[in-house]
Amino acid sequence: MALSMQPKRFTVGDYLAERLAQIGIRHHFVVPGDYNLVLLDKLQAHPDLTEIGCTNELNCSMAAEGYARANGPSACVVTYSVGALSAFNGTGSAYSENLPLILISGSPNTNDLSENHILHHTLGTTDYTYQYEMAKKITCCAVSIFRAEEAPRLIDRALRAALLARKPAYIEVPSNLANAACVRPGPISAVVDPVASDAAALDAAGKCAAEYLSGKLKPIILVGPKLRRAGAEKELLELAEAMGCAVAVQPAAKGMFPEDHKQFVGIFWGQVSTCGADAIVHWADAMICVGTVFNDYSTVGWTAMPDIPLMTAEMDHVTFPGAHFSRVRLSEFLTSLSSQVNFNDTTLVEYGRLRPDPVLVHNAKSGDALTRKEVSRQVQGLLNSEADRTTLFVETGDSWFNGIQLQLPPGAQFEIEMQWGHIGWSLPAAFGYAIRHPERRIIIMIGDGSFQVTAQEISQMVRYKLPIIIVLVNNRGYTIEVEIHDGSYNKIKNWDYAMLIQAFNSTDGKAKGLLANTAGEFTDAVKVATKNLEGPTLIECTIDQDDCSKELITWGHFVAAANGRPPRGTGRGD
Ligand code: DPX
Ligand code: MG
Repeated sequence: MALSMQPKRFTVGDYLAERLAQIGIRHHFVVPGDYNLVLLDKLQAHPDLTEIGCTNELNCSMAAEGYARANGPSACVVTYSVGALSAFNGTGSAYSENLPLILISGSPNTNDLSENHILHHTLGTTDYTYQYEMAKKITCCAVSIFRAEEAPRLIDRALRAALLARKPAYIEVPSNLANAACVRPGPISAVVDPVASDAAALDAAGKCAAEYLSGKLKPIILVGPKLRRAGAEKELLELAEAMGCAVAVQPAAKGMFPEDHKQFVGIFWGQVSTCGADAIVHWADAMICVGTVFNDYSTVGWTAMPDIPLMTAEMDHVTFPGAHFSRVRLSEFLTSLSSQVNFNDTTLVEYGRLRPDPVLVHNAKSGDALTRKEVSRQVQGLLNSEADRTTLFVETGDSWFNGIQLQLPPGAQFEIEMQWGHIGWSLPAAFGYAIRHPERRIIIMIGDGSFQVTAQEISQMVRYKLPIIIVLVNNRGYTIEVEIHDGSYNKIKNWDYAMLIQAFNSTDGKAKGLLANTAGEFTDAVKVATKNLEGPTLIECTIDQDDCSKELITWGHFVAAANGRPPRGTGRGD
């Protein structure tokens, strides 16, 4: 646009709005408050941004976290302290799950600082730096704008850091600066263009990989959750096919390598692996780990940490036993490796011998009391029916184990929040994801305890007419905790979950709430859910409190043992 044609006044709020739109954000998630109202007006005025209101800031941050899974960058806009401190939780999730969520908070008027005023929504002291200081710990870049002139530089810095690191960033905008005059943004390439690999490091890492693999007879690939965040799924597939070896996947990376691919050998997490993946992982003598996360959960309380020397390719570096290469982009490294590796399908051939036979699935009779296995069997049918447009969200609890056991048909997507593990994440996260992908059929598997944490966000699914199917497994409490370490604290107040949906509908909603006590009732409810396209459908599935997966019990046993390790000496002689 010629300078003369541009509207006269451009503000800090406009600058931020323009940059958010330029990095690919189409929807921003908000809860209003008097510190951010002018800023919200500015964001609202941008033609490429649509405001999505949320019921509270925890849910708002989790909705933005889910939107980031679907879109890449996302934005959560909240008010000072009372809002932002709740939104820190979803921001922590985005940090641990490697998602570039931009947390934007309104803040006190810049004049109040020098005037030593005590302000509402704050700690009641005159220190107004605490929120920014806290945000620094849970983001890759936190900026607090104190002068309008600084806004372009600070906003660009925060956005670029988030996009490069795939981590959240924090931008604090004082209430009197959103409308302050500001220059217009320069080319967006300065913010979004990636840093290319260092040519020498890339070359050296490739040579080191050849050395690592030489003399190894049984290589295997292990895929981890950072693969998708690095945007390198296609390159990994090419490498796998060039090698022809077995490919195992970590639980948090389910779906990042196609499960119908002949080289897929299951989900590896020690004794609770699917399809016998643990046997072939332990048989291998070389392991290419791509975007992996070895934590106490994925290693089943440290019982399943691979014990051979590993080659580890991360988002921006590669590590070998005895060597490290920085500034090597994952996609570029995988592509260079594909052109060098030898075909060696030893692990895949052996897996053919080790592979467990398919389990005979028992169909319950229509009048049989509903069980966990029957819920899973029918959810598998639902997944298969329109796989290429289905995304399955699985919540912390036994839903993790049940979801991970399901077979992902071609095109089906899978979302899990295994590093942060916040119960209740799946409702707002699926809402955020659905805002970006309304064309997909979204299924949530969630337990009753998790549901009670964030249930309000269902009213947003009603408001935006999103046909999300919520399979709520009511086992009357925190069963995962019951099996790990029981106590009265694992009991919760039962709700009439199906009835709750009517309250969210009020007079205008089209959501449906259904109760399934038997296999046949669940079948009927699933049919209703697939036909209800004007809002969410919640199916409450009643099962026995101890009806849980054997994987949960085994995993819970070892994780509890790891949690309960006695303290080691402090090194001070005591
Ligand atoms: C807790 C967990 O009902 O699932 O299948 O019955 O276990 P299951 P529910 O949703 O219960 C979940 C419950 C209390 N974890 O068993 S996994 C601790 C926890 C957490 N996140 C937050 N608070 C506590 N993971 C926010
Ligand atoms: Mg439960």
